[in-house]
Amino acid sequence: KKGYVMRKSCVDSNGKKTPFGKRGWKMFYCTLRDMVLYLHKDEHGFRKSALSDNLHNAIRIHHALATKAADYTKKQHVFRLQTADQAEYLFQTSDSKELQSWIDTINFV
Ligand code: I3P
Repeated sequence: KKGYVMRKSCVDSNGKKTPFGKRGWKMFYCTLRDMVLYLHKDEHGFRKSALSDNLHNAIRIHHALATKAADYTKKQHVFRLQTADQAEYLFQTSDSKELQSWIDTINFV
């Protein structure tokens, strides 16, 4: 699966709250393959990126859980991703169909 999403970091992979200044929403071109969610600046970045770039913005989704972020009311079509290494992110998708599709893809790969 691939597509543009907005992402906000809430908790870093050390389990600590993402510091102020790094908690903003940012757009990424997101691709999911081999249990890894790759976040690229855009589609061009997706095609051109070197392995090192990929690793930098990669989220391992093995033992991760995606759920609708019903408690987050500032934006629509948002899901929460909790990873095995205790990181937590919010992702905003374009509509309810995309929201469910990302959640199912992440949880059932
Ligand atoms: C954050 C940014 C986010 C905001 C977050 C801010 O500032 O304004 O949009 O989250 O609030 O800390 P920065 O870009 O300087 O990190 P919301 O959009 O959800 O309000 P937060 O600290 O309450 O998460």
